[in-house]
Amino acid sequence: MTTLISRIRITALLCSISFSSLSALAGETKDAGGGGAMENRIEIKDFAFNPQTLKVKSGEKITWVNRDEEPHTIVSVEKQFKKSSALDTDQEFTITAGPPGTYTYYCSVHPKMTGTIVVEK
Ligand SMILES: [Cu+2]
Repeated sequence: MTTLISRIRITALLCSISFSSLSALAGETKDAGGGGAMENRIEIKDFAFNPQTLKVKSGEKITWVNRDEEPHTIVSVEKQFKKSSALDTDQEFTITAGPPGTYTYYCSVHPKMTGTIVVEK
């Protein structure tokens, strides 16, 4: 009986530990989003833009970061923003979202890589 009770106690203790570390993580995420200008990040990995479609508000910044070993570029199909140079591994490219609309873009090195930004008011 004592072993059962101590087991329950240990389980409860473990639960409270993992719960508090979870809420600590949630707190961090909240802090990162709440401070100053919103940052919208798109990761380039395994020849894909992630997220594939990103919703932002006009005037917000969008940053791409290349996590591949291959160089990639970001080129607006309708020239809605300046095109990037070829990004090396871990290199970033930032634009500021212009007027509302749908911005499609691709990688000029690998034209099958495409992504979309939906800019809202
Ligand atoms: Cu590419």
